[in-house]
Amino acid sequence: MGGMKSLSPPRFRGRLHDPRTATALGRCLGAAVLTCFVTGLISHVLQEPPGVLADRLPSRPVNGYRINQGVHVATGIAAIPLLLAKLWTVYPRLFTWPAVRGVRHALERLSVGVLVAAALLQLFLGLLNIVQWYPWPFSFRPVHWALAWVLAGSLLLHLAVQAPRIAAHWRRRSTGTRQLPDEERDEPDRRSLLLGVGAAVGAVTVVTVGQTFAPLRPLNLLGPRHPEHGSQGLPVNRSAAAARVSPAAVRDWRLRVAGPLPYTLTWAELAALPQHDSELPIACVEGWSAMARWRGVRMRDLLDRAGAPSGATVRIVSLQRKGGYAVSEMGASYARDPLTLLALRLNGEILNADHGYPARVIAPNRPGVLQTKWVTRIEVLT
Ligand SMILES: Nc1nc2c(c(=O)[nH]1)N[C@H]1C(S)=C(S)[C@@H](COP(=O)(O)O)O[C@H]1N2
Ligand SMILES: [Mo]
Repeated sequence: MGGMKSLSPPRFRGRLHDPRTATALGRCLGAAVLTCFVTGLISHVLQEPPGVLADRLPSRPVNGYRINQGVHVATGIAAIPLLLAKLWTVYPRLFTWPAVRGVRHALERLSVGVLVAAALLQLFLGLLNIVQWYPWPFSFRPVHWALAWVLAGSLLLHLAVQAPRIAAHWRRRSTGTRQLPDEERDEPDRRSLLLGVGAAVGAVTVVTVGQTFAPLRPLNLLGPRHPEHGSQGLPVNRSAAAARVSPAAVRDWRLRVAGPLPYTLTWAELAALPQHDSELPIACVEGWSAMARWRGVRMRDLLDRAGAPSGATVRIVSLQRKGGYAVSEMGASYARDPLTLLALRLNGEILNADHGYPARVIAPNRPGVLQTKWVTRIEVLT
């Protein structure tokens, strides 16, 4: 590059910045992003079902949400090193000169800018959410949801614009491009880079996925939650104190069931009803999950006693006053499932305050955020 003016853009000739490397990384990144996107859609529907689906969501497999969310968080984490490597591979194109060659070129560059910004922001927000750190003034889910669509749209556009290149470099032997004489010799560079990125992906996965995947639990070094740490063998996402559930409110507690035949029960009366056991996971949106043994009264028994129609949706109200999870709704498919309980016991003990004493909801194939704790009222909606 001797003789060039100091201001001229840098030139990159290495094979690590060429289209074949970009395509190879893009394929892996694409697979991670697609998996993350699809599992994100499923997660969204399970947490906030659109009206027509509200009473029809499947309550099986019991671990469905757990696996889906585990994969969502794991692929999101894996996408971070892949995205950084991909950006590093293509960053020389930032210095394309002239910077803009016309309207079409300007739009192309703009769309890549949107894609990169959306991708970085999406993964960063997701990562902060996993560690339960919300330093921003907006609520996480609507923004994460909207960004997912911005990302999907700009990614499709990017793939369309780059389609000829991707096709040409899809396989190891690039076609239709000038073959540099030193191609063979440089090939190991690329292989080293891809191996290094692969190792990074493996490493971040292995040290985090143990928060939901039991066999890798001992290696869970960076996963924010350890599924066995917590009282009664289960992590606590929000304690009774944090939710401002006061001992006085618990002392005066009654379960009220509002329906065609409304009734009120004390804890002792509830405990005297037929009790059932369910082995079900708590699977948090943040990606940790743990199996537990629950014991309590079947939701459907409580609803039958209130004279609820079999297709009724129910609203579950907590002693907790404020916060997004103080109230939840449960569609008929969950409410009628024999495994769905108003649980009084966890792993053989009476629920402690932090796990939702006097009573909490536990249902199969549901996000943790809907497993409402400190339940004090069940309303039959028709
Ligand atoms: N009332 C109420 N219920 C709640 C919550 C809450 O904040 N308030 N947190 C939910 C979330 S996000 C999760 S993951 C589970 C965790 O249950 P655990 O603390 O018993 O493990 O409880 C759910 N139930
Ligand atoms: Mo959660």
